[in-house]
Amino acid sequence: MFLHFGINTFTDREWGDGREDPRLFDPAALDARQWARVARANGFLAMVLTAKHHDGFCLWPTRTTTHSVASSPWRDGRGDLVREFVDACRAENLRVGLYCSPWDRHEPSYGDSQRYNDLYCDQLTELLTRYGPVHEVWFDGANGEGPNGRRQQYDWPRFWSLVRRLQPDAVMFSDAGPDVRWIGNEQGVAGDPNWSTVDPATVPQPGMSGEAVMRQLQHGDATGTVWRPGETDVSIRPGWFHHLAEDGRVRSVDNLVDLFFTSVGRNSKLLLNVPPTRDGLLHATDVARLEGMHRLLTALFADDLAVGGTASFRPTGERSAVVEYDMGGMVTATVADLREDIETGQAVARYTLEAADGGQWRSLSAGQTIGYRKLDRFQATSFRRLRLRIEGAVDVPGSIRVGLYRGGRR
Ligand code: FUL
Repeated sequence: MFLHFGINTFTDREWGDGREDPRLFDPAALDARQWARVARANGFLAMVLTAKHHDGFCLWPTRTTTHSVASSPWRDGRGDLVREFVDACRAENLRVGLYCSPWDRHEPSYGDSQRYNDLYCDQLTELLTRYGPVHEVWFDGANGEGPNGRRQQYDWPRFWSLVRRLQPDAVMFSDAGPDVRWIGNEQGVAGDPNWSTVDPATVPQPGMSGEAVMRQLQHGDATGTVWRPGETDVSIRPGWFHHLAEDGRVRSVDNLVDLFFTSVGRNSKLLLNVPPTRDGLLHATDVARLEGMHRLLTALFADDLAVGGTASFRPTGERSAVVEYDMGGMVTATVADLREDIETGQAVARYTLEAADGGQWRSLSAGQTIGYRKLDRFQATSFRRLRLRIEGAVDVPGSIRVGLYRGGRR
């Protein structure tokens, strides 16, 4: 779960300009445990908080600037939201992620590249040394002008090696990874095909544009030399921050389930943004939609019809194979859940899934990549035998795990 929260929550904006009065920040009922409980109860595994957004307002009492919670009335200026967030994650057994925007529209040194890079590294150091283990560091690609109209040259290699040194187990997200890549849009739709491998030279740093860059982010690269799986970030509302005017425009349960299929179901991770309100709580409508999504997905994946079946794997060439499954009896399914064993890499480049009830083979679905997870939906079909024809691969294909589900709507 992604949480956009900060001074914008109080000014009703998406991008603050850095001139906001810190005294506006006063979430009266803030309870990070509520965020974490909702996340945990609805199947999320991690939370990522905007510790600093483009406006430069820091949610922790930093030594690098007074533009922070320390200058706000919240908790009498003695609060530390990053601390409360991390504690809440730990209490609910969620992984911790932090977003610290490189673009800073408040900081006067922004654009004085060496000085600002030093300050930004100091901010990262505070975030990565004060709060225990951090699992994901989220680098945003937006890079505009600072308060003096100047542009900044970021020292990405320095930022990345600092994170690696301070939190060796954390993954770093950005357009250019180095560990996890942006999927190339904010609509919740990963590319199809979607390779977890990339050609690192195509997107060497965050914030680049152009057709080749976007293609690489969306699809990865079948011949890529670096493993950099995609993460799909998308908001449950039109904006990233909470706006009262958007309370009636929260995504529906069906729409959220579709997002699951177009992200997780396409070999990507889903990072769903649920922005706390001015009170500092997740909104009741958003919570209800998350519960609906969770209920539907739990029901959908409750009963794997392929359990108990037997599989046989037969190579048909160097880069092709047929996997046949006998369900042991008739099953009726609408969803196939395909999984490659990615510990040995990602190989499948083209496949067809077919079913038979004794007679002719009929096609259920066809696709390109599988990766750690591929979800295919099809018309309700009854069959006893299933076969996956791997028609193309970039390496010798290994065995594929298949799950089958009946689905149906609520
Ligand atoms: C973008 C930012 O400009 C948005 O405000 C938001 O934080 C989104 C996740 O990333 O680049």
